[in-house]
Amino acid sequence: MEKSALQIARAAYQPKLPEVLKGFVAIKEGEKTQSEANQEDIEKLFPNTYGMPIVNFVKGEKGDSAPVNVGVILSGGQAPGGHNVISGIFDGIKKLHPESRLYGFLMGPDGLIKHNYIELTSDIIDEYRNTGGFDIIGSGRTKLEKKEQFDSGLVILKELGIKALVIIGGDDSNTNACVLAEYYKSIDAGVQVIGCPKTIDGDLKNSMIETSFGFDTATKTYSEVIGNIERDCNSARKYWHFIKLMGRSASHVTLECALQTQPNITLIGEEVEAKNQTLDDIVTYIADIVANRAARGMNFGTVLVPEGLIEFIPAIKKLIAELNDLIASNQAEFDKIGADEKIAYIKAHLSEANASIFNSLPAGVSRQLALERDPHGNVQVSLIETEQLLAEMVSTKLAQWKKEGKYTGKFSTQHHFFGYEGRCAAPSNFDADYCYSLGYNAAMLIASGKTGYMSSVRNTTAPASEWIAGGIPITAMMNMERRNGEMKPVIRKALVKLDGAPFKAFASHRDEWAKETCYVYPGPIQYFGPTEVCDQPTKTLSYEQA
Ligand code: FBP
Repeated sequence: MEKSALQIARAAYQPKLPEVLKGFVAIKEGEKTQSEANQEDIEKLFPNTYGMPIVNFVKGEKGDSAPVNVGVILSGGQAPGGHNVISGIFDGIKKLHPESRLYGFLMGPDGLIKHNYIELTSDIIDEYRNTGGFDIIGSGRTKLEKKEQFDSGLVILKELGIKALVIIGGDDSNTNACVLAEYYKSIDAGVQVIGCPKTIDGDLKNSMIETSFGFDTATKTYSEVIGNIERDCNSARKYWHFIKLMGRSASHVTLECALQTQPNITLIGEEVEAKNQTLDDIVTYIADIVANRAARGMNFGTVLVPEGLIEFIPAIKKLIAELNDLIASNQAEFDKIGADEKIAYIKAHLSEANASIFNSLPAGVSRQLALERDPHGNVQVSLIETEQLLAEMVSTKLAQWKKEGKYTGKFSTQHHFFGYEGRCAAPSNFDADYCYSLGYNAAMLIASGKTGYMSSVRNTTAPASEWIAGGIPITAMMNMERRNGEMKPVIRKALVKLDGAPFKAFASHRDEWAKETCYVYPGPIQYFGPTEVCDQPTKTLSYEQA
């Protein structure tokens, strides 16, 4: 592979490890855990992996480790640092015993089910150290949930002598990792399952998982580009830029980018829901700020929109819930008919209130809500052009206000969607270090015989040497939620907390940012240079841990 000078220099970067993982480790078990909610239900569903203790690593003595064969899967959307998780696992198991082997299953969980894999040797690993992307083995969204899939996976795990499988994924994939761990334990399969917290969306976090990897790099990448747009905007002074940002179920990405770049308007889905806002309320809020700035001679600005906004609007949320149940309970019939027939069927069967919301939406949006679901049942919000929809609706409102003499400005718009641009960026130092540590730590959890645990590296706003390493039982993060018409055990998603420090910091400044032009231009991620430039965690993490 041809490499740039930066890539060559970056390949030599040695990620920082927590001090405790540098030598030999011993394990310290804490209190037994309980699930987030619905304890009885979760305990019944996970009799073999429920209630296990939180574990931390402490300095230990050199022991006699046998070689261990480990499998790894990358699951779901790409996130910067995935390659470093894999290199961390590789180095960790080689440290335990030089004859240990690592196998990568190709293109996500499908690789395990269909027995597609490669052995990850040191030559391959060295090619990918500190690089972005998941291309070392590819990723996929196949939902690993059926006994036949688990049994098929076990055949190849046994054939390769694999004792442990690491699943690198978001909340859905780690939920599946937990179900798999429980199943393998229940049949005494002799295969441990360990999860690693990945997603740029930042919504897989709790008191023990401080952040999901990739969030740091992705938000820094988006903030660089948002800053560039803001500078263009402030130079030409003729456009309103509507920028949609990834993050389908939570608005952490948008909030973090707002804290980094101080745009004029930022919408936070969780606030829209809490305030029970309608689409028209949101449009009026934006139009008011546009009109106020115009009255002061500023016909320009930037608006940040979280990709999942539409799902947070309470009326639309109710509509989606009914749609999900309707589709799930008629799946067989649905699979046989075309898109137009599906829409007609939906219109005929929705409750009156939801039918009227459905019919009021622009055709493109209602179509997306009705038809497309990913394998985990999620609406594919990345395909809904919310930024364009809002810009058009604001324009219509301003035209009306113009007729009424309430507004005299000019409103020209540009639209952007930043998501894929940041998901495979070369990991920041934070993500390079955090991911390598998560992987190395996963190897230590494997050596300690753990299963059904998520690799946990904490105290992450301190220098890496002071990070705490250990494991959290995945069942401790679970609750019961309605999915596709049924109650299911799932990891609870972390949404933006409106009483949390990051949101409060944003809320205390947003009126000033709306009125004046207070843009910050963060510039590109720096890999080499002073630590205050290169090693800073996100503002979200800094506020949360302050
Ligand atoms: P994960 O939750 O799997 O990490 O993926 C998140 C995400 O990046 C969302 O922000 C986005 O809506 C979605 O993936 C896009 O999915 P796809 O890559 O399948 O288009």
